[in-house]
Amino acid sequence: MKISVLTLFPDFIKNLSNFSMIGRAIDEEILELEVTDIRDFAINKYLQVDDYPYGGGPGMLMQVKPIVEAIESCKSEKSKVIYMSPQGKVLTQDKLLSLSKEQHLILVNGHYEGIDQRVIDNYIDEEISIGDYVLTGGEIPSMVLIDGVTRLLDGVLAGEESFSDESHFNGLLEYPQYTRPKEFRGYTVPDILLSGDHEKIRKYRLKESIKNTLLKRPDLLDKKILNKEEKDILNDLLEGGK
Ligand code: 4HQ
Repeated sequence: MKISVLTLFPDFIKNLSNFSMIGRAIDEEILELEVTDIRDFAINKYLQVDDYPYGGGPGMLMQVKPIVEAIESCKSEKSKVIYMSPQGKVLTQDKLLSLSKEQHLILVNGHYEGIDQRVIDNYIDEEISIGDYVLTGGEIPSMVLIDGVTRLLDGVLAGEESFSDESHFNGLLEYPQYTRPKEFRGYTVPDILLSGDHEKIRKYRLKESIKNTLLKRPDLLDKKILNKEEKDILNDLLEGGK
């Protein structure tokens, strides 16, 4: 997959290629990351890319021409052009999965108070938000999207890790996990995990997963379609409060 990022802060984005799994995905040519400096398409020799909003109001807006020309410099028929913005649909794991199947994403990063609406109306396929809060620019949201998409690309995760995405724990919060030592300052690991009984461990983890979801994110249970085993566990928890 190719991802092009259009930004006024190219060095900030380029740093991603030194980062863990993303770096490896780039080295292994699973991911191609292209970074375009919107300022290369500035309107004058002062490298201006912003201007005052028509009608007045606070702050500056990014101008239409530099962004549109930056989009055109990297766009093909296969590109999907995304604007990172609090006005978009909030990013979810399902959305990351469908984005991970695209050939080419172009991520437009706004700064200042935002961008000229004519860019959004005529050159953007989709607006995506990473959550209901306001940041200073689209760079960090783009990084969030790139990170989440990269771990879903074929060959990036080891088999077992990627399996857990599609397993029955999907749509639920994770179960608690432990590693050595067995005891730390008197804090111990649940016995069952040391029992070696794989079926018991699977059941225990599923129950913890459902318990966690019920306590911390009950809204996720409304969306999740539960199988019989999961329904029984949920009913037990609701009745017994165990
Ligand atoms: N911004 N999810 C303002 C965000 C944001 C978000 C990006 C701030 C665009 C101009 N982007 N600029 N939340 O807060 O994606």
